[in-house]
Amino acid sequence: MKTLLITHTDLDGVSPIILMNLTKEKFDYKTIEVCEVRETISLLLDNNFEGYDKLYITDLTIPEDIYESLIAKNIDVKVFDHHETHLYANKYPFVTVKITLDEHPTCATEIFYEYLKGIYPFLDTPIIKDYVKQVRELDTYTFTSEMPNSLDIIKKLLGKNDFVKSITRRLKKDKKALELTAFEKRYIKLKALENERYIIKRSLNMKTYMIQGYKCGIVFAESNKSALGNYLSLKYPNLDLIAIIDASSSVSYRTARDDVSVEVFATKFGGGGHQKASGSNISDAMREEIIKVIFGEINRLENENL
Ligand SMILES: [Mn+2]
Repeated sequence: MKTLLITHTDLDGVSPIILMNLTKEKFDYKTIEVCEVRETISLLLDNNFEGYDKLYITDLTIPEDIYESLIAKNIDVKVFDHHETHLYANKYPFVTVKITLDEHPTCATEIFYEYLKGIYPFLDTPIIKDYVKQVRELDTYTFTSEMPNSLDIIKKLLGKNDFVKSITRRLKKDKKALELTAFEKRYIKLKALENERYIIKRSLNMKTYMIQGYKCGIVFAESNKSALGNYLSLKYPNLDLIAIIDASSSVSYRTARDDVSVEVFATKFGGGGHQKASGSNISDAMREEIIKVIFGEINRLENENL
């Protein structure tokens, strides 16, 4: 039996890896971006699933035609997600997409945890339960403490693989909640100050535009995108939404308003996500347009000229 977990790169994406580690089940994992779902699964299908006979997919939305090819291949696959644009997939018996759980907004890690506890009741410990709650708070912007953001900072500090190892080790302990080291606490304090400076600096460059009937605040940023979007949408409640452009990867959309859906807005630009937090892709072709705007006429060099 060979199991593969395909999941997203953020905290809600890597935490299913940690949960799988705790089950002691043997598995491999791949973390991918939302825009890589089609390519990754198509490649697996072409290569007969690289010998895997069980597949878990978490925190990622899968297009309908990819589902059809998965079904045709008859592989044991289970999908757990919480994105609104993915709700349609609940028609498949092996898919669980939920937006809320026990009357709170939920996340992929929590839905996967509920599933795994059914198979491995020993995962029902106070410390694991607490960790899942922190991940959910970060992923759904429903904070009750500093811990969710602290975990995200530590994840960036350690990098994905070391973070997974470190948290797995800590969650095996018989404690009520996850504990941070003295070094981590100090690092988080300094990092929080640095992030605050970054957010203020970026927000000073916000420009406002009317786009498709929406009053938009536009900023450019490469990090702290959620925090920046949150900060600006609370500061300017008359704006419908904030778009954060990260030219090297994607556009993030945030709103603090209940009467606006950035998911609807993002869909107009080929993206998707949630009502208050969404995103859309920036393609290589769009990046080339940016280069043209800056440099005028350009000629693409093929690789053999390098
Ligand atoms: Mn998520």
